[in-house]
Amino acid sequence: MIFKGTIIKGIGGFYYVLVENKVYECKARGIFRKDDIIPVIGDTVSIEVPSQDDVGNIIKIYPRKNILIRPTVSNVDQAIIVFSITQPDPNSYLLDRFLLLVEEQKLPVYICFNKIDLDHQNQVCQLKKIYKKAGYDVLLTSTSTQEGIPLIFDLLKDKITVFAGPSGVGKSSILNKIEPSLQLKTGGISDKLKRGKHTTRHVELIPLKTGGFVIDTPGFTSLQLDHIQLEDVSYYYREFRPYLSSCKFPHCSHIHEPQCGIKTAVQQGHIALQRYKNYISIYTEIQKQRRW
Ligand SMILES: Nc1nc2c(ncn2[C@@H]2O[C@H](COP(=O)(O)OP(=O)(O)OP(=O)(O)O)[C@@H](O)[C@H]2O)c(=O)[nH]1
Ligand SMILES: [Mg+2]
Ligand SMILES: [Zn+2]
Repeated sequence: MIFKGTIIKGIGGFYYVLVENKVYECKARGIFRKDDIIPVIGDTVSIEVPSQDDVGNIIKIYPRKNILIRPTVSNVDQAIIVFSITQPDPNSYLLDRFLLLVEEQKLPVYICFNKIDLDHQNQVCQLKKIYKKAGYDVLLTSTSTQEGIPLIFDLLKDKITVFAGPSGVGKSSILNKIEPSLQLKTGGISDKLKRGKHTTRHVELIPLKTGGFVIDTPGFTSLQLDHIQLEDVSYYYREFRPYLSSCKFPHCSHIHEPQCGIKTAVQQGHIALQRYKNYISIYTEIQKQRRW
């Protein structure tokens, strides 16, 4: 029998393919190797299964809508980047780097600030302002008070959504609120470092009862940007785009050049200074890597 399904998990050379409500353990015979494609989580595939069996073979991989690296997953519809208001504190530099990668992948994205129950000084207000102004949808959540959780629930329906963000910000906790039967492992954060301890370790597509899948990724502490082209950085900064044509010099880095549309927009308050400062750091970092 031949079925069409989705690869939800891969362990030790086996791929687990979900077809309706049943999971088949599959191998990918040598056939793909000559074409240099390796099945990845998220792929839509055809599998061949001997009757009455729950093991099979992947015989076809359907064209991918996209493919993400780290984690390697295909056909992702959207990303939710989670940071917490405290424990660990939000790191705007890391957030901006992540946004750059998401823009490069042309992935729709939401920024979620979690643990707002701990936000006694209302710090989230400033963050929300910066990122809304930059053109992003900002969600505020708390798994303690449930605030914002129903909104995320609605966003996930029938989509493949990747949850990403540093360790300990509450990605798994949010998913457990959305679907308590998931019972994803969540971790305390280490008191000494006020940092997460990497509770989630492997990557899989988790089917939701409402339709759609979520990918709960392990937290990251840094992100590689070495494949990003220097010229593209300013374009991946969404809010820079309307001002790029106002620069006098065609290959303006928006750092040293006079008559720069971006610098003017920063001075006039159209672009947040914090975003611009992080831009300079990211640009300089990629420039340095390139020299080597
Ligand atoms: N006060 C408060 N604590 C929260 C909230 N959400 C999660 N936490 C706590 O934060 C800690 C880390 O949560 P996790 O869900 O394991 O974090 P994670 O992002 O999945 O971390 P990794 O799997 O390591 O990447 C746990 O102790 C949670 O109970 C929240 O909204 N408010
Ligand atoms: Mg987790
Ligand atoms: Zn410029």
